[in-house]
Amino acid sequence: MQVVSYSIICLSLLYVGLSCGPPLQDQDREYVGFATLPNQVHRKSVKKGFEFTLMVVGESGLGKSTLVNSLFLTDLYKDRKVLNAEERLAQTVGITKNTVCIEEKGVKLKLNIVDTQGYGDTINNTDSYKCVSDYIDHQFEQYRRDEIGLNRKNIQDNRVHCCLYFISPFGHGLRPLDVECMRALQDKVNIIPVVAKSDGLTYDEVKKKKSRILSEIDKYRLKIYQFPDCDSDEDEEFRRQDMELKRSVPFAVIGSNMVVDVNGRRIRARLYPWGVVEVENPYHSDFVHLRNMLVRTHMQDLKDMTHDTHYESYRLLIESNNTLLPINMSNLH
Ligand SMILES: Nc1nc2c(ncn2[C@@H]2O[C@H](COP(=O)(O)OP(=O)(O)O)[C@@H](O)[C@H]2O)c(=O)[nH]1
Ligand SMILES: [Mg+2]
Repeated sequence: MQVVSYSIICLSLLYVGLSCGPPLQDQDREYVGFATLPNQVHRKSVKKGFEFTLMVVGESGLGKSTLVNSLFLTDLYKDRKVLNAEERLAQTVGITKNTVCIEEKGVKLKLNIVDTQGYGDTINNTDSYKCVSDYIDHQFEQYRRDEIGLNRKNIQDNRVHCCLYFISPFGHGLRPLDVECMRALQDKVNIIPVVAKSDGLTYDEVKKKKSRILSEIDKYRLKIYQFPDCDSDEDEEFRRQDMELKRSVPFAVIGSNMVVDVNGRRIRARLYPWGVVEVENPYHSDFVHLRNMLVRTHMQDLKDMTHDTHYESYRLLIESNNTLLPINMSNLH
Protein backbone atom coordinates (compact mmCIF):
# COMPACT_ATOMS: atom_id res chain seq x y z
CA MET A 1 0.00 0.00 0.00
CA GLN A 2 2.87 2.28 0.98
CA VAL A 3 4.63 1.52 -2.26
CA VAL A 4 1.51 2.32 -4.22
CA SER A 5 0.92 5.70 -2.57
CA TYR A 6 4.61 6.60 -2.96
CA SER A 7 4.50 5.97 -6.67
CA ILE A 8 1.28 7.99 -6.94
CA ILE A 9 3.06 10.94 -5.27
CA CYS A 10 6.01 10.58 -7.65
CA LEU A 11 3.74 10.45 -10.65
CA SER A 12 1.75 13.47 -9.51
CA LEU A 13 4.95 15.42 -8.86
CA LEU A 14 6.10 14.53 -12.33
CA TYR A 15 2.71 15.57 -13.71
CA VAL A 16 2.84 18.91 -11.81
CA GLY A 17 6.39 19.38 -13.07
CA LEU A 18 5.32 18.76 -16.62
CA SER A 19 2.07 20.65 -16.65
CA CYS A 20 2.71 23.65 -14.36
CA GLY A 21 6.47 24.23 -14.46
CA PRO A 22 8.04 26.75 -16.80
CA PRO A 23 8.20 25.44 -20.38
CA LEU A 24 11.42 23.66 -21.25
CA GLN A 25 13.73 25.79 -23.33
CA ASP A 26 15.29 24.20 -26.41
CA GLN A 27 18.75 24.15 -24.81
CA ASP A 28 17.37 22.36 -21.67
CA ARG A 29 15.92 19.52 -23.68
CA GLU A 30 17.91 16.33 -23.90
CA TYR A 31 19.36 15.85 -27.34
CA VAL A 32 18.08 12.70 -28.96
CA GLY A 33 19.68 13.29 -32.32
CA PHE A 34 16.89 12.86 -34.86
CA ALA A 35 17.43 16.42 -35.99
CA THR A 36 20.23 15.00 -38.16
CA LEU A 37 17.74 12.88 -40.11
CA PRO A 38 17.58 15.30 -43.06
CA ASN A 39 21.39 15.18 -43.28
CA GLN A 40 21.36 11.38 -43.21
CA VAL A 41 18.72 11.25 -45.94
CA HIS A 42 20.65 13.83 -47.93
CA ARG A 43 23.94 11.90 -47.67
CA LYS A 44 22.28 8.63 -48.55
CA SER A 45 20.55 9.99 -51.62
CA VAL A 46 23.67 11.82 -52.80
CA LYS A 47 25.62 8.57 -52.46
CA LYS A 48 22.97 6.61 -54.33
CA GLY A 49 22.67 9.24 -57.06
CA PHE A 50 19.57 10.38 -58.87
CA GLU A 51 17.78 9.04 -61.90
CA PHE A 52 15.50 10.97 -64.18
CA THR A 53 13.85 10.04 -67.44
CA LEU A 54 12.75 12.72 -69.85
CA MET A 55 10.81 11.96 -73.00
CA VAL A 56 10.54 14.28 -75.99
CA VAL A 57 7.55 13.88 -78.29
CA GLY A 58 6.59 15.85 -81.38
CA GLU A 59 6.91 15.93 -85.13
CA SER A 60 10.31 15.42 -86.72
CA GLY A 61 12.29 18.54 -87.32
CA LEU A 62 10.78 20.57 -84.46
CA GLY A 63 14.14 20.73 -82.69
CA LYS A 64 13.70 18.02 -80.03
CA SER A 65 17.24 16.64 -80.22
CA THR A 66 18.75 20.12 -80.37
CA LEU A 67 16.80 21.22 -77.30
CA VAL A 68 17.89 18.17 -75.30
CA ASN A 69 21.52 18.92 -76.14
CA SER A 70 21.05 22.53 -75.10
CA LEU A 71 19.28 21.62 -71.87
CA PHE A 72 21.96 19.28 -70.61
CA LEU A 73 24.96 20.83 -72.35
CA THR A 74 25.85 17.57 -74.04
CA ASP A 75 25.89 16.20 -77.50
CA LEU A 76 23.70 13.16 -77.17
CA TYR A 77 23.19 12.71 -80.85
CA LYS A 78 26.71 12.89 -82.32
CA ASP A 79 26.33 9.66 -84.25
CA ARG A 80 22.81 10.06 -85.50
CA LYS A 81 21.91 9.53 -89.11
CA VAL A 82 19.33 11.92 -90.52
CA LEU A 83 17.00 9.97 -92.81
CA ASN A 84 15.86 11.15 -96.21
CA ALA A 85 12.15 11.42 -97.15
CA GLU A 86 11.98 7.94 -98.66
CA GLU A 87 13.61 6.32 -95.62
CA ARG A 88 11.31 8.26 -93.30
CA LEU A 89 8.22 7.02 -95.13
CA ALA A 90 9.36 3.43 -94.82
CA GLN A 91 10.18 3.81 -91.14
CA THR A 92 7.67 3.29 -88.33
CA VAL A 93 7.83 5.39 -85.17
CA GLY A 94 11.00 4.41 -83.39
CA ILE A 95 11.92 5.07 -79.82
CA THR A 96 15.51 5.55 -78.79
CA LYS A 97 16.89 5.86 -75.33
CA ASN A 98 20.13 7.63 -74.54
CA THR A 99 21.70 7.76 -71.13
CA VAL A 100 24.16 10.30 -69.84
CA CYS A 101 25.63 10.51 -66.39
CA ILE A 102 26.14 14.07 -65.30
CA GLU A 103 27.98 15.08 -62.16
CA GLU A 104 27.79 18.49 -60.56
CA LYS A 105 29.40 19.32 -57.19
CA GLY A 106 29.57 15.63 -56.29
CA VAL A 107 25.90 15.00 -57.09
CA LYS A 108 25.41 12.33 -59.73
CA LEU A 109 22.45 12.34 -62.08
CA LYS A 110 21.71 9.50 -64.44
CA LEU A 111 19.65 11.07 -67.12
CA ASN A 112 17.71 9.01 -69.62
CA ILE A 113 16.43 10.74 -72.70
CA VAL A 114 13.73 8.96 -74.63
CA ASP A 115 13.34 10.32 -78.13
CA THR A 116 10.57 9.56 -80.59
CA GLN A 117 11.68 9.44 -84.19
CA GLY A 118 9.37 9.43 -87.15
CA TYR A 119 6.42 10.62 -85.07
CA GLY A 120 3.95 12.39 -87.38
CA ASP A 121 6.04 11.52 -90.47
CA THR A 122 3.73 8.99 -92.04
CA ILE A 123 0.71 9.73 -94.20
CA ASN A 124 -1.66 8.14 -91.73
CA ASN A 125 -0.54 9.09 -88.24
CA THR A 126 -3.32 7.49 -86.22
CA ASP A 127 -0.98 5.02 -84.57
CA SER A 128 1.98 7.33 -84.08
CA TYR A 129 1.35 7.87 -80.40
CA LYS A 130 0.34 4.25 -79.70
CA CYS A 131 3.96 3.26 -79.72
CA VAL A 132 4.85 6.09 -77.30
CA SER A 133 2.02 5.11 -74.98
CA ASP A 134 3.07 1.42 -75.12
CA TYR A 135 6.63 2.37 -74.26
CA ILE A 136 5.47 4.20 -71.11
CA ASP A 137 3.32 1.22 -70.10
CA HIS A 138 6.22 -1.16 -70.59
CA GLN A 139 8.39 0.85 -68.24
CA PHE A 140 5.62 0.78 -65.63
CA GLU A 141 5.25 -2.97 -66.12
CA GLN A 142 8.98 -3.54 -65.80
CA TYR A 143 9.03 -1.52 -62.57
CA ARG A 144 6.00 -3.38 -61.20
CA ARG A 145 7.59 -6.76 -61.88
CA ASP A 146 10.85 -5.61 -60.31
CA GLU A 147 8.94 -4.42 -57.26
CA ILE A 148 7.38 -7.81 -56.66
CA GLY A 149 10.56 -9.65 -57.64
CA LEU A 150 13.53 -10.74 -55.55
CA ASN A 151 15.85 -7.91 -56.42
CA ARG A 152 13.54 -5.11 -55.35
CA LYS A 153 16.31 -3.31 -53.48
CA ASN A 154 18.17 -2.44 -56.66
CA ILE A 155 15.37 -1.49 -58.98
CA GLN A 156 16.37 0.58 -61.97
CA ASP A 157 13.73 3.25 -62.36
CA ASN A 158 13.19 3.71 -66.08
CA ARG A 159 9.67 5.08 -65.76
CA VAL A 160 9.13 8.23 -67.82
CA HIS A 161 8.96 11.13 -65.39
CA CYS A 162 8.26 13.91 -67.81
CA CYS A 163 7.23 14.32 -71.43
CA LEU A 164 8.09 17.52 -73.26
CA TYR A 165 5.44 17.80 -75.93
CA PHE A 166 6.63 19.88 -78.89
CA ILE A 167 4.02 22.03 -80.62
CA SER A 168 4.78 23.44 -84.04
CA PRO A 169 5.28 27.22 -84.15
CA PHE A 170 3.87 27.32 -87.69
CA GLY A 171 0.33 26.05 -87.14
CA HIS A 172 -2.61 27.76 -85.47
CA GLY A 173 -2.48 26.26 -82.02
CA LEU A 174 -2.81 22.50 -81.54
CA ARG A 175 -3.13 20.09 -84.45
CA PRO A 176 -5.57 17.16 -84.32
CA LEU A 177 -2.58 14.82 -83.86
CA ASP A 178 -1.42 16.86 -80.86
CA VAL A 179 -4.84 16.60 -79.23
CA GLU A 180 -5.07 12.86 -79.84
CA CYS A 181 -1.57 12.21 -78.62
CA MET A 182 -1.85 14.33 -75.48
CA ARG A 183 -5.14 12.63 -74.69
CA ALA A 184 -3.54 9.20 -75.05
CA LEU A 185 -0.63 10.11 -72.76
CA GLN A 186 -2.19 12.44 -70.20
CA ASP A 187 -2.95 9.78 -67.58
CA LYS A 188 0.40 8.06 -67.96
CA VAL A 189 2.95 10.82 -67.82
CA ASN A 190 3.48 14.45 -66.80
CA ILE A 191 3.05 16.40 -70.03
CA ILE A 192 4.77 19.76 -70.36
CA PRO A 193 3.83 21.52 -73.60
CA VAL A 194 6.49 23.59 -75.38
CA VAL A 195 6.26 25.83 -78.43
CA ALA A 196 9.16 24.73 -80.61
CA LYS A 197 11.57 27.02 -82.52
CA SER A 198 10.05 30.15 -81.05
CA ASP A 199 12.80 32.30 -82.58
CA GLY A 200 10.63 32.29 -85.70
CA LEU A 201 7.87 34.16 -83.88
CA THR A 202 7.57 37.79 -82.82
CA TYR A 203 6.84 38.72 -79.21
CA ASP A 204 3.11 39.23 -79.97
CA GLU A 205 2.87 36.01 -81.94
CA VAL A 206 4.34 34.04 -79.04
CA LYS A 207 1.80 35.60 -76.68
CA LYS A 208 -1.14 34.84 -78.99
CA LYS A 209 0.07 31.31 -79.70
CA LYS A 210 0.45 30.54 -76.02
CA SER A 211 -3.00 31.79 -75.12
CA ARG A 212 -4.56 29.88 -78.01
CA ILE A 213 -2.81 26.67 -77.00
CA LEU A 214 -3.92 27.09 -73.38
CA SER A 215 -7.52 27.71 -74.39
CA GLU A 216 -7.46 24.62 -76.61
CA ILE A 217 -5.99 22.55 -73.79
CA ASP A 218 -8.89 23.77 -71.72
CA LYS A 219 -11.47 23.21 -74.45
CA TYR A 220 -10.41 19.62 -75.10
CA ARG A 221 -9.96 19.01 -71.35
CA LEU A 222 -6.39 17.88 -71.79
CA LYS A 223 -4.41 17.27 -68.63
CA ILE A 224 -0.97 18.77 -68.50
CA TYR A 225 1.44 18.83 -65.57
CA GLN A 226 0.09 21.07 -62.82
CA PHE A 227 2.71 22.94 -60.88
CA PRO A 228 2.24 22.50 -57.14
CA ASP A 229 1.30 25.54 -55.07
CA CYS A 230 4.11 27.38 -53.38
CA ASP A 231 4.70 26.50 -49.71
CA SER A 232 3.51 29.23 -47.34
CA ASP A 233 7.01 29.63 -45.83
CA GLU A 234 8.74 30.36 -49.15
CA ASP A 235 10.32 33.80 -49.48
CA GLU A 236 9.15 36.61 -51.76
CA GLU A 237 11.81 35.99 -54.42
CA PHE A 238 10.97 32.28 -54.70
CA ARG A 239 7.25 33.12 -55.03
CA ARG A 240 8.00 35.61 -57.79
CA GLN A 241 10.06 33.05 -59.72
CA ASP A 242 7.40 30.40 -59.22
CA MET A 243 4.72 32.74 -60.55
CA GLU A 244 6.83 33.60 -63.60
CA LEU A 245 7.41 29.90 -64.25
CA LYS A 246 3.69 29.12 -64.14
CA ARG A 247 2.99 32.06 -66.44
CA SER A 248 5.47 30.76 -69.04
CA VAL A 249 3.50 27.57 -69.84
CA PRO A 250 3.57 26.50 -72.66
CA PHE A 251 7.28 27.29 -72.68
CA ALA A 252 8.42 28.98 -75.89
CA VAL A 253 11.82 27.40 -76.50
CA ILE A 254 14.87 27.78 -78.71
CA GLY A 255 17.67 25.27 -79.05
CA SER A 256 21.13 25.39 -80.56
CA ASN A 257 24.09 23.08 -80.86
CA MET A 258 26.39 26.02 -81.48
CA VAL A 259 28.45 27.90 -78.92
CA VAL A 260 29.37 31.39 -80.09
CA ASP A 261 31.42 34.25 -78.75
CA VAL A 262 29.25 37.28 -77.97
CA ASN A 263 31.09 40.24 -76.43
CA GLY A 264 33.67 37.92 -74.90
CA ARG A 265 31.05 35.52 -73.50
CA ARG A 266 30.79 31.95 -74.80
CA ILE A 267 27.09 31.23 -75.13
CA ARG A 268 24.70 28.84 -76.88
CA ALA A 269 23.09 30.86 -79.61
CA ARG A 270 21.72 30.86 -83.13
CA LEU A 271 23.46 33.11 -85.60
CA TYR A 272 21.33 34.84 -88.22
CA PRO A 273 22.32 37.38 -90.86
CA TRP A 274 20.35 39.97 -88.84
CA GLY A 275 21.56 39.09 -85.38
CA VAL A 276 22.14 36.59 -82.62
CA VAL A 277 19.43 34.67 -80.76
CA GLU A 278 20.68 33.69 -77.32
CA VAL A 279 19.23 30.43 -76.03
CA GLU A 280 19.60 31.35 -72.35
CA ASN A 281 18.44 34.94 -72.62
CA PRO A 282 15.03 35.21 -70.89
CA TYR A 283 14.07 38.03 -73.30
CA HIS A 284 14.59 35.69 -76.24
CA SER A 285 12.86 32.53 -74.97
CA ASP A 286 11.56 30.60 -71.94
CA PHE A 287 14.45 28.14 -72.17
CA VAL A 288 15.92 29.13 -68.79
CA HIS A 289 12.54 28.80 -67.05
CA LEU A 290 12.12 25.34 -68.53
CA ARG A 291 15.59 24.22 -67.52
CA ASN A 292 15.28 25.62 -63.99
CA MET A 293 11.97 23.92 -63.61
CA LEU A 294 13.17 20.55 -64.87
CA VAL A 295 16.46 20.48 -63.07
CA ARG A 296 16.43 22.86 -60.12
CA THR A 297 12.91 23.17 -58.80
CA HIS A 298 10.50 20.48 -59.93
CA MET A 299 12.45 17.31 -60.74
CA GLN A 300 11.44 15.65 -57.47
CA ASP A 301 7.80 16.68 -57.84
CA LEU A 302 7.73 15.20 -61.36
CA LYS A 303 9.12 11.95 -59.94
CA ASP A 304 6.62 11.95 -57.06
CA MET A 305 3.70 12.57 -59.43
CA THR A 306 4.92 9.71 -61.61
CA HIS A 307 5.13 7.33 -58.69
CA ASP A 308 2.10 8.41 -56.68
CA THR A 309 -0.36 9.14 -59.47
CA HIS A 310 0.54 7.69 -62.88
CA TYR A 311 2.28 4.51 -61.75
CA GLU A 312 -0.30 3.94 -59.04
CA SER A 313 -3.18 4.16 -61.57
CA TYR A 314 -1.34 1.73 -63.84
CA ARG A 315 -0.67 -0.69 -60.97
CA LEU A 316 -4.27 -0.57 -59.76
CA LEU A 317 -5.59 -1.15 -63.25
CA ILE A 318 -3.31 -4.11 -63.88
CA GLU A 319 -3.84 -5.64 -60.50
CA SER A 320 -7.60 -5.28 -60.68
CA ASN A 321 -7.55 -6.99 -64.07
CA ASN A 322 -4.96 -9.40 -62.75
CA THR A 323 -3.36 -9.71 -66.15
CA LEU A 324 0.26 -9.41 -67.14
CA LEU A 325 1.24 -7.43 -70.19
CA PRO A 326 3.73 -9.23 -72.37
CA ILE A 327 6.89 -7.13 -72.34
CA ASN A 328 7.89 -6.35 -75.88
CA MET A 329 10.90 -4.12 -76.08
CA SER A 330 11.22 -4.35 -79.85
CA ASN A 331 10.71 -0.60 -80.24
CA LEU A 332 13.66 0.13 -78.01
CA HIS A 333 16.92 0.41 -79.87
N1 LIG B 1 14.99 28.19 -85.98
C1 LIG B 1 15.25 27.17 -85.19
N2 LIG B 1 15.77 26.03 -85.70
C2 LIG B 1 16.05 25.02 -84.85
C3 LIG B 1 15.83 25.11 -83.45
N3 LIG B 1 16.19 23.95 -82.87
C4 LIG B 1 16.63 23.15 -83.85
N4 LIG B 1 16.56 23.78 -85.05
C5 LIG B 1 16.95 23.25 -86.36
O1 LIG B 1 15.89 22.39 -86.80
C6 LIG B 1 16.41 21.25 -87.47
C7 LIG B 1 15.90 19.97 -86.83
O2 LIG B 1 16.35 19.88 -85.51
P1 LIG B 1 16.37 18.50 -84.68
O3 LIG B 1 16.84 18.83 -83.31
O4 LIG B 1 17.09 17.46 -85.41
O5 LIG B 1 14.82 18.15 -84.68
P2 LIG B 1 14.08 16.79 -84.21
O6 LIG B 1 13.83 15.99 -85.43
O7 LIG B 1 12.80 17.25 -83.58
O8 LIG B 1 14.97 16.11 -83.23
C8 LIG B 1 17.92 21.38 -87.43
O9 LIG B 1 18.36 21.95 -88.63
C9 LIG B 1 18.17 22.35 -86.27
O10 LIG B 1 19.36 23.09 -86.42
C10 LIG B 1 15.30 26.36 -82.94
O11 LIG B 1 15.06 26.53 -81.75
N5 LIG B 1 15.03 27.33 -83.86
MG1 LIG C 1 15.66 14.13 -83.20
